[in-house]
Amino acid sequence: MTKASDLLVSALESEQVERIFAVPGEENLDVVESLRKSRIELIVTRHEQAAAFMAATHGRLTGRPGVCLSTLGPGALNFTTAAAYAHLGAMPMLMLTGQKPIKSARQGRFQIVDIVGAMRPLTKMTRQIVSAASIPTLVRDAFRIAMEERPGPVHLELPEDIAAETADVALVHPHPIDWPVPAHATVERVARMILAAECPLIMIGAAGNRPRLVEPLSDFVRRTRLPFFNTQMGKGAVTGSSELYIGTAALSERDYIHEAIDAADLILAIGHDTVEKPPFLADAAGVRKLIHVGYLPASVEQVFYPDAELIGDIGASVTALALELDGRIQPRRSLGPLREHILARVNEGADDGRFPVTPQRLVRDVRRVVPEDGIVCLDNGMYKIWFARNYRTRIANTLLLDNALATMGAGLPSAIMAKLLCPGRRVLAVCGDGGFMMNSQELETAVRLKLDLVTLIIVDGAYGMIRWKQAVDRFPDYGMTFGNPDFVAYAEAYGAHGHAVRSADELAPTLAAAFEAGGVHLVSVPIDYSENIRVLVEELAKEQGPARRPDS
Ligand SMILES: Cc1ncc(C[n+]2csc(CCOP(=O)(O)OP(=O)(O)O)c2C)c(N)n1
Ligand SMILES: [Mg+2]
Repeated sequence: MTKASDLLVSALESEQVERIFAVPGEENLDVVESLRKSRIELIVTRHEQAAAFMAATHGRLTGRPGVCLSTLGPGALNFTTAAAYAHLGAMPMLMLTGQKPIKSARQGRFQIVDIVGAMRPLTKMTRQIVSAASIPTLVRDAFRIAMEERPGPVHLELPEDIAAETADVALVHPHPIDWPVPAHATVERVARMILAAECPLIMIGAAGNRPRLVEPLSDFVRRTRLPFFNTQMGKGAVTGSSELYIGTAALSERDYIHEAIDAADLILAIGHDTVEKPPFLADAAGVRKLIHVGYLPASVEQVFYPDAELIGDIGASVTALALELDGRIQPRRSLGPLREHILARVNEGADDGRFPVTPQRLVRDVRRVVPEDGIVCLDNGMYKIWFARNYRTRIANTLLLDNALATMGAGLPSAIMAKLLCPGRRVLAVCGDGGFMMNSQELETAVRLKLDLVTLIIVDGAYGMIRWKQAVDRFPDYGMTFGNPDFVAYAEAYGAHGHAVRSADELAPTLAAAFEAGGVHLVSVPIDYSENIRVLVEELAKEQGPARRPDS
């Protein structure tokens, strides 16, 4: 006979779980004791939301669910934002929560919230465990569902009395699963459409960024030599081929990249997920053909409706497509000259010596300090648009941003996870002064874990992105500013190192020195956000025509 909590932890071990991020409660103590005796490391965080952001990022970077644990009611509810982050971002994750005993109620309704119900719209599966004997199958099923396309979060609730029960039951072990592949006739039909196009263009979307797709997708781009752009979450999906990269669609229309999109007569959208803010708006006249390559059929949206679909394992699909296309693609119109023009315009301002620094300069300096395999994890704010547009990646999964839930607060937790997974690589969190303060308490976690981690805080004393939107929509400048702590003193209070950048030329050397020194560093830099209006509104409107509606 095995205790339920031991069964749960053995089942997690059998799923190769190495760490659990947690803020435990008394209802989790059986599980905590089982973890103590296991190979799994228990990492406590200072807020459940951060624990779940870390677990989600584990899923994002490895394709295998990260696991987080909380108590019932208040702790479990703190998971919900990160559950939505994983759900919209297609990141596999398992949330485990405790609950009061279900066979008796000696505390009445104290702390009891229907967490299984609360998790329903935020997960792919949410279940209460009602018997020890069901644990092996439930855990296996939870992992299968979390990893299956489209990946996402799952939730299991383990009540206190069930955790202490025993059962005589064997584990259910995982087995390898292959995704279905599209029929050859479909591959041929799509290949014919590409060959008939005068100016085909690849777009890589969020689902193109699954870790297992790095090889096949990079190979596809190399072999077809078709120019490509990406959505924000498709950024950095392929390794190499930077000479074919045309840009990132950070806005939905009227950015320089849209000149290439408008020039193309066919877009091969690989892994586009319409959860992202539209990378372009569908061509109402239907002149430009759109092909969707995806694990699942495209959801038809007002802004995205394909003419053909290649459904199944994206890796197998693009490999089969490359075989059909090999040596046969001769676009009649080249996007080469347009590419030069787009990249040159996007790069303007990178040398600006102004202080506070401009966003273009900031992105360039970060790129100089972060090596090709270094990982930059963005929180959510105005600078995300600048990083999406201007930051060049050459290795897959080296820029993590969230264009799905687009939540604030995930920057530092996701960077902590990236560093735990890639200890030999430089990891930088980039946060606004708003978003950073939403989970800044995790500095303590980073210090306790003895990570080498740098966080760059972009200081404008405001919820800058909303302030920008307010200005774009011609509302008066009102209500978006706040005061900040002394970030150097704040870092030092945590036992981390703090640096305040005082000139544009100091930024890159300060970041470089922080990486070289090791340990946890906070670098604050003031930013000149007047560029948001000057470039993203006025300059683009002048050159590209006014947007149908200003959009970020
Ligand atoms: C959790 C959450 N709350 C609110 C928002 C709305 N929001 C989007 S960006 C933003 C401002 C971010 O401010 P900051 O982190 O300082 O970055 P900045 O835009 O100033 O560079 C806000 C409030 C959000 N996306 N997520
Ligand atoms: Mg700000």
